[in-house]
Amino acid sequence: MRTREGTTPWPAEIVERYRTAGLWQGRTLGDAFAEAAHVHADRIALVDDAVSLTYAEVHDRVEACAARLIDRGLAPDDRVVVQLPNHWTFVVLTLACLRVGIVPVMALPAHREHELRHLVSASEAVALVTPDSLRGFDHLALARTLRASSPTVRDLIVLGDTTPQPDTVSLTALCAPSDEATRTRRLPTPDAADVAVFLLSGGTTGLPKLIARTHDDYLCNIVLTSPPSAVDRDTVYLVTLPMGHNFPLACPGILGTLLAGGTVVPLGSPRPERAFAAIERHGITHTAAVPAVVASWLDHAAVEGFDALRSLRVLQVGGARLADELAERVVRGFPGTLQQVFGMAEGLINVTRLDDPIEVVVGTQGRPVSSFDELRVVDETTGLEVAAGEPGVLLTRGPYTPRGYYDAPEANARSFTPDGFYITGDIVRQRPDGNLVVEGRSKDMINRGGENISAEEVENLVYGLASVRLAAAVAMPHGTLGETVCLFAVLHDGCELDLAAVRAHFDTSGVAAFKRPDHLVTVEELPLTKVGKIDKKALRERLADELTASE
Ligand code: J2J
Repeated sequence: MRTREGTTPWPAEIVERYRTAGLWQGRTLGDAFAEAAHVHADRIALVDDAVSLTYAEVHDRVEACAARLIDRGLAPDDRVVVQLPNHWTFVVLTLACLRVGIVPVMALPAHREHELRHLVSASEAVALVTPDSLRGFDHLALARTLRASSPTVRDLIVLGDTTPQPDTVSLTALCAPSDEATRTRRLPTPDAADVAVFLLSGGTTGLPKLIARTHDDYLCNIVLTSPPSAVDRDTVYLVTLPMGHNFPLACPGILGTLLAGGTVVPLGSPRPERAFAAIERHGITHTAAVPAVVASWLDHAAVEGFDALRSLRVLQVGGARLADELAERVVRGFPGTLQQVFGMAEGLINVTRLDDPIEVVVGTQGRPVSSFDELRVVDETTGLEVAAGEPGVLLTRGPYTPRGYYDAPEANARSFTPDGFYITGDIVRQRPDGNLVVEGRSKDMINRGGENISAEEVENLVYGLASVRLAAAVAMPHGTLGETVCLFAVLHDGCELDLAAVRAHFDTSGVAAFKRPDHLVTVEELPLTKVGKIDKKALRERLADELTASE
């Protein structure tokens, strides 16, 4: 299937409006990067411990990598599942794909067989890009297993120092400087309306859904998010969040920095010792973090001081609600300005502005980056708009918010209104000044330190345990992570179960480790709603009561 066929197009008259307004430029991300590379040729684009590459050098490697991919038989519109740690090759490979219209599917390093198998089949990927091993996990062995059982996967592209294998392609070799063969290769160019990249949804009902972002809409996303963060040619952007996530990738993140002429610094871990050292060493001006990471940086700074961070101008925080108290500590201690970011891979990005009053920066999650973003706050049950300032479910559509998930009619019927609004599932309140305050979620999700976990997916996995009769996963409040996964389980007569066994079962099921329950409560029965569904609200209240009682 042509990738575009699985997408829900914006209506023609709306496309016209976005084009006329200059929001959709009819330019590909590859062209936009080539232009930046031309303008900023001698400036440093990409630095880590191993490399320091100018724009001209990155551009050369991108063109060469694109040529090598085409030479290997990959074609425009082919999908490639990319699962890489934060490393310079991610940038070169991604730009090479964008250059020729090969579509990267942005998997996360934490994904395991369960998720990757789904991504490969949902995208009909022809190649997998993985490290050979990472943090003790043999990614290459898993990639081989996936290829053996997939009708579409041909190539395994591997990042690693081990000697080349006969059945794999070396990512570092693909990303090497140009040579005679690559320089003479003519490269195809995609259309700006084509799908540029697949992002992943947090997933409310089970596995992540694919979000097709076009060149037009993703460039619009980048162009709109860059000025509010003051990203320019002097920006030095540190990436500690997984590079394939929308936040560090394009809000404005890696791509925003590279279109502005700044420098991107990938780092493999957000641990405070490493992040602080990198910030000091590279003179980092911008970075993005989730609240749990910010909390660990604050704790570290309480001992070490904030001195190492003196180059920091903008600290973006998002992915989960930043508690007011943490926000205040950031504002008090961190050099530079805090920017709250309430965004989603599905599109809409809200940010506080750098010159907002402290009260807005600390107490809100910001406002949309475009006046073309349409927002509605509706009552959860009636679907009607609530009175101004009242909390309700946020619905949105706009120039960088696609009208549906990829090839997923059932999910689309649930998650989009007939007139094309994405139903975010976030409960928000919009203040008279336009800023949003995120108050909770109507979707059955657990946000564990910025990782969105579907309660239903956890429950389905738990049902794989023979001892479990009924299961319900709910969010349990947690000081630094915001929420953790609490599992309520009713067992079959005479059976026993402990948390270690549940977690071991998750490990052997091959799911990402962050989805493992943190707590297990075995109960005789679960409370039910009037229609006979498990009453999660009652379970959450019970957890809240127990937490209060234990304080
Ligand atoms: C509360 N909840 C938030 C916030 C996201 C920038 C920033 C984040 C993401 C992201 C992103 C929140 N306060 N500040 O893509 O470009 C929760 C909401 C939202 C969901 C989206 C970006 N910021 N959230 O987190 O697609 O529930 O994107 O709907 O991973 O995270 O998750 P995701």
